Amino acid sequence: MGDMTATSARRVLLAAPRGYCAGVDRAVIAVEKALEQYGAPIYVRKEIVHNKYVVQTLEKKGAIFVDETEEVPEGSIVIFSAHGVAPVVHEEAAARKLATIDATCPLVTKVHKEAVRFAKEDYDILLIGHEGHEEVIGTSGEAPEHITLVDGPDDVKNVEVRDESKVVWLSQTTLSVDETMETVDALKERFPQLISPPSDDICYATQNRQTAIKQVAAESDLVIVVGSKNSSNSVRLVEVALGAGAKAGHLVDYASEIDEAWLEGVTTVGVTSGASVPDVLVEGVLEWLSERGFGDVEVVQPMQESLTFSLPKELRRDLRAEAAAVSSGEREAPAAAGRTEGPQR
Ligand code: 2E7
Ligand code: F3S
Repeated sequence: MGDMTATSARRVLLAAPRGYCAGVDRAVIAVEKALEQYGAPIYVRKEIVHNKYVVQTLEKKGAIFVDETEEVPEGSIVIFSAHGVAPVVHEEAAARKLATIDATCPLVTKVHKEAVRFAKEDYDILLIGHEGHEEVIGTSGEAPEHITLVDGPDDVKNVEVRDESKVVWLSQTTLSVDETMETVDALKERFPQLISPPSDDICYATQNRQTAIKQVAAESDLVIVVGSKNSSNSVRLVEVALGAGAKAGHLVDYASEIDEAWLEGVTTVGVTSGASVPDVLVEGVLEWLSERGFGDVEVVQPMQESLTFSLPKELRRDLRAEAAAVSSGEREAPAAAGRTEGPQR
């Protein structure tokens, strides 16, 4: 009888929005379309997005991931990842006569532009972000002499500026909203004249996924976040879940990484996924849970998302030319490849 009650009380709270954001969708489609349009191999500098499954799937389709442009054969096509690149990377690619497709998320480009503008006005820019992350390296590269990295509230004491009356903060797009506010408060204590970015640098997708998982976590014994270990926004979702009351939280790439022991004494499991995670991986986790008595799934969705971005302009130009050639009968249509994304509930 006790067992029956426990079984019927078992449930999954599925956070929404979760998974692919507009910038990831655009970047992944850009690689797929480039493969269709130009044929393999297509080189991609760094992981197009920080997800193992996405990278492996694109590799199977003919994408070659490299760390630096110097690894790309002269004259080839290279795609820059969604996290953005420093201007010097564009210069290196031009020097090697590479054809480039820039899949930098437009919301990262916005932060790059803010950095350039404040540097021109001779501000000291305090960039809140995680040291070594590709996005931070790219943004810092826009104005290296003006930008100082601030890696969380504990790093504030180390910051030095030239002129306390001319300081602005900017941030990485995928940070914890709450921790960033702590860092900003600490910075304002030290530099009362600090000014804020003209609009949010932490992007809508990061904010929405954190808001949704907070709601879920408050009622969950265990939260499972689907995402790769190097995915900043996915790692933040585990931290946010624990901060919001989840008794335990884990990050997994695949359902096979879930440990049965995590379910001991658990009745409510919260599930979400990072912005670089295709929903097919979440479906795998839900199936795994269902096989263990957690088949009752309730979606918790505090807000809707509808933003989409058009493909990188270099690709759009060539796709338009191709479509015109096909419709005039000059060329046959290229074969379409399958999508690296599953349906979302
Ligand atoms: C680009 C940017 O690829 P991700 O896991 O990246 P993070 O930055 O979270 O490690 O997620 C999508 C994404 C997020 N931000 C892509 Cl700038
Ligand atoms: Fe862009 Fe935010 Fe996604 S910066 S790539 S929309 S997580």
